[in-house]
Amino acid sequence: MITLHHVPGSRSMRVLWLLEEMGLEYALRHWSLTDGGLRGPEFRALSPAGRIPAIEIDGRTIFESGAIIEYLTETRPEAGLAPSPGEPTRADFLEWVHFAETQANILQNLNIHHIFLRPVEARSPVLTRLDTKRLEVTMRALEAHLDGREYLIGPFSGADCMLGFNIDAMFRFVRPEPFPNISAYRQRVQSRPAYRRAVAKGGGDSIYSQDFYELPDV
Ligand SMILES: N[C@@H](CCC(=O)N[C@@H](CS)C(=O)NCC(=O)O)C(=O)O
Repeated sequence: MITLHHVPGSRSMRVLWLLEEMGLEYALRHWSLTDGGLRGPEFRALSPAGRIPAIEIDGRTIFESGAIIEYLTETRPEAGLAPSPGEPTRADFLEWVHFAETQANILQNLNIHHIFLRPVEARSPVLTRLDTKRLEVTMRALEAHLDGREYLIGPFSGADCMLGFNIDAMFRFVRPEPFPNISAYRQRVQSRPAYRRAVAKGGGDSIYSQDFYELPDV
């Protein structure tokens, strides 16, 4: 049995969504980002940096969402959710899997700046603006890449689970109007039955209490 260690609305959503796309059976074990459990020895044995997700599969544990996506698609090629090593689009797949994590790290910084850091006076308007600009750079690149494309590398793949997860968070910090291709892609990926099942089983967002977070005055 596969066990996914999960927090609703966190990067484990990428893996949950892919498990649904692949039609695999799995169990979910829920954790919290805020109760200290991820820092304890039980979770650290699964994920040494104390980060979600981790997965127990095939007699071992794997941490890092990108590594899990690559492992699942490589070991279950019959699902057809990634080009195999050596195929021409393999490098495209890897680029977008890892691009998604570059972008997620900026989103994580923005979550810290806008939501998690206490006391509020410790937050830096300058860093918040800088990270918002860095997010916009990744969004402009994605917008251009999606022009004329339905999914990131042609057919739907595990790279779309990696990046599709980021989109709701992007639009909490950057307005959607200049990004029609990303908005249309969001509709496409979020209307997939597997995505809807993943949200229904794993829970939706557990981080945001506002639709949009305005930039602070500098
Ligand atoms: N590169 C890692 C990042 C994992 C990560 O930072 N996960 C967040 C949840 S989305 C987390 O566990 N945060 C807890 C913390 O930073 O203490 C991955 O893709 O799995």
